[in-house]
Amino acid sequence: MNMFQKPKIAVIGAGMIGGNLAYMAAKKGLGDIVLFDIVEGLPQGKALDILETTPIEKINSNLIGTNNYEDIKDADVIIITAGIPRKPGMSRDDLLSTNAKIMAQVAENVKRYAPNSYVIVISNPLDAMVYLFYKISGFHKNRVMGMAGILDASRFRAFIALETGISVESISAFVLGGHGDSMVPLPRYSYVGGVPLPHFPGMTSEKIESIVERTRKGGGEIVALLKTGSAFYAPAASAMAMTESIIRDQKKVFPAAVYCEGEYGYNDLFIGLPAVFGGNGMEKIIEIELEPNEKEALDKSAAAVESLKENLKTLNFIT
Ligand code: A3D
Repeated sequence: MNMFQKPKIAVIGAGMIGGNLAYMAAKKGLGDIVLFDIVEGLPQGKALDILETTPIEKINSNLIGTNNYEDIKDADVIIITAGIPRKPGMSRDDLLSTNAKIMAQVAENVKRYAPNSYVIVISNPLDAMVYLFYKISGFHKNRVMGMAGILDASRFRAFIALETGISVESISAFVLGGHGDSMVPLPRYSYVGGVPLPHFPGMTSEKIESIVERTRKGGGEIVALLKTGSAFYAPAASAMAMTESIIRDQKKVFPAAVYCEGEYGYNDLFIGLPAVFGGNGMEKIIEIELEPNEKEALDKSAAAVESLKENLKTLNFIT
């Protein structure tokens, strides 16, 4: 990108999350947007529809929809949403073999056409899909990250706000671990108006436990309501916040699936940890003190992610 060019954002998969991502990126004026899908007409139709909002929204972004990978050439940020979503009764892990085939194809093309991009993976099962992308692409660990923790933390914040009646803006929350039912919401590091959640007036341990449980099952709650697919607005908003922090070098801290080389005692594993996102992508993992029960929960979550990694090996996607 030279100093007069807008950043180029490519969204792979023009479904529910992909379409919303393209619209959000355009509304924020983050750059020019390429929407890719294998279904003919779908990305072109959505891109054109969003383009037709730009005069009203006063946006100077260009948008194209395409079925041709060449159009993602030299993208600065790539967001991968390609894959099938859950239906009621399915776990995220049930998507592994179908979505791994799709991810393998996407990774080869991103490597070929946009070798210097920063890549945010959304497809499920998240921690395994981002690991597969990392292995196939060979990209440096700061260029590859998975969106999940920011969404789980946002759900946690929304539920705390519903319980306390306090503005979501005064609430921060912390969720670690894999993006599955073993994720680890941390009440001790979650705050309402600067007060740690367990010390907030009226916040009993029963209430905290029920908010934590609702957070863990937050994705499933929406799948059960929608019946035909999974959540898309909040996942798109979450990936957009990561994209903006990278493009505008904001250096925000989000929990996200990041590659571990010894951090928290994990190696060769993507798992949800707090990290800094800026102009150099995933710039730094932040290591915090965990209590023994918290570390134990994180280890359990890491073991669940490890077993998905093993499944990828058994299915011959990686060696
Ligand atoms: P959906 O609306 O079905 O969109 C997926 C799109 O991927 C469709 O338009 C497909 O045509 C397209 N696609 C399929 N195969 C390919 C391919 N080979 N190359 C390019 N595109 C392809 O799903 P969605 O947008 O609701 O969800 C997308 C993914 O995100 C799913 O795997 C979900 O499980 C996952 N998801 C993750 C989170 C996280 O927090 C990590 C949250 C919600 C959904």
